[in-house]
Amino acid sequence: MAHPFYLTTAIHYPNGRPHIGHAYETIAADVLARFHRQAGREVRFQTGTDEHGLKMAQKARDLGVTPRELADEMSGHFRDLFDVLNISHDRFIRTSEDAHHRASQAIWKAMEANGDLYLDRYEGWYSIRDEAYYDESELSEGEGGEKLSPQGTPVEWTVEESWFFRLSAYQDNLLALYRDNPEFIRPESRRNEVMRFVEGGLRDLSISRTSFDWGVKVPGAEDHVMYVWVDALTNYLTGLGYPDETADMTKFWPADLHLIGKDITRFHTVYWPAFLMSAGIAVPKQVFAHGFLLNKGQKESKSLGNVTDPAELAERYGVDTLRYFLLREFSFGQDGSYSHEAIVNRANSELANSFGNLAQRTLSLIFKNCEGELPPLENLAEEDEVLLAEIDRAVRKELPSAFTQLAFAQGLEAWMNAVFACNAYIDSAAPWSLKKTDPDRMRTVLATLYIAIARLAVAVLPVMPDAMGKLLGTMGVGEDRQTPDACAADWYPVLAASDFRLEKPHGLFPRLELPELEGE
Ligand code: ME8
Repeated sequence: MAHPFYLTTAIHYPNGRPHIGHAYETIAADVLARFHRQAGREVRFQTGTDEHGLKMAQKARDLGVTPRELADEMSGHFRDLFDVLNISHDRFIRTSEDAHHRASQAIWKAMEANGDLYLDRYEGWYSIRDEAYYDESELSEGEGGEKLSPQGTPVEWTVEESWFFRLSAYQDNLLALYRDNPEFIRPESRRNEVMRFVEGGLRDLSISRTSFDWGVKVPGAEDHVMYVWVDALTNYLTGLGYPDETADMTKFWPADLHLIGKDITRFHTVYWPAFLMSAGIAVPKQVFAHGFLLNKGQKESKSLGNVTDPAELAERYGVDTLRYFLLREFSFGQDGSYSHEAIVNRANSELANSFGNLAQRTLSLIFKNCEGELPPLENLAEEDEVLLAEIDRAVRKELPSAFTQLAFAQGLEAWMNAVFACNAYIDSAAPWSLKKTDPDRMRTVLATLYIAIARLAVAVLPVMPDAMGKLLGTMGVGEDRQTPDACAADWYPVLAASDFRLEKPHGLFPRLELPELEGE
């Protein structure tokens, strides 16, 4: 039995509605979860909302509601979006849950018992938007002379009594972790960045606040709430039942993969493993930081107000098309810029004109010229064997090895090349002209294509679960056959010999038009 796989996204700040970055990260995680499930692994996939902290408290005050009311409403929007996007998470966690408070207090006590926490006074530059303190040396100056964090957000000089975590004591252990586990931080560029940062020396971390009370109370010091990142990171344990020694903890911890955006790499690769080492808990196996999605070259963020509603994009273009686009268009790990033109072009050229058209032409010919009866796979010519070998390579080697490495665009490129090969094959074999001249050859060509299409559909089922699920249903490929191995050639003769009959096929991907956008 393949070993279990525990995968998490970052938990999202519900201080506003979800934006395209949230959709991007969660879709990528979902594709990976479905991909590993398809490969027979027992997957636990967790996402959720990060509800504490000053940013939430301030936003609620601005709106005249309580932080909990704000969190309840906005968290609901994230859940709704994930339903729309067909996200198959096993657990949606909210950090305001009692179970999460309990887990956060437990890890706190474990760090305290290890002698790593102490009370002191904190003075420093704090960014509310980032929920982080910065060193003077990390700051830059804005246009009006104001000080800005490395993320370009405003910082304020803040003084408070605070609990500290002895992060400085973990420098050597962290460097050893990175050295001994080169896959712990990916991609490589982020690993180098983090290593340089830690080599530069670590300062102890302020991990409690007294200026507001929307958070997890510090055990034994109830006028303090935990720094939001201490509780936020702990969500990955809460979901498995920590601090109880549950079967889920045994099975799924340490996590196989924390999938996050590049702006929160330091929290996940420096603070989080240090907290875990201090608490005597194993560290996750990998943190992968993806790039940022830009709207025509500009960062989308709630604070900047240039936010596209991902649910609207999904409704306009189709959920599967959006999922495909996001993974196909950008190199995962690097930033990417998207536009309506890019979505429409990609969808039309690859999904409608290439794969959709291939499936429609083949299935229509079988429906019309063979009365829906699947033709036997016999008398294969060399070009048939060559095509089937190319499909086999794409769906059993190239795509899976790329997806295992989170190189989604590369995997989908291999898939698209196999689709192009089918289109070149159908154009050259021209089965539509063989009905009268060589019906046996027509049947062999259609059988070859039927197998190729089914196997191509199975390969991208994790990316486009709805469209490919429907296509495979139409084609009589049952769920037990919907894995790259189970859908290798031997299923076809069985299906062709059964009383299965193909119904009239319907187009998979309509051709998209560019919308007329206001203000353009
Ligand atoms: O950072 N493109 O929450 P968040 C791609 N609560 N990804 C983006 C993005 C963009 N334009 N904007 C944001 C938080 N993201 C914390 C996480 S985890 C214990 C706590 C990514 O709502 C971002 O990098 O600001 C992060 O991984 C996720 O979306 C949630 O961002």
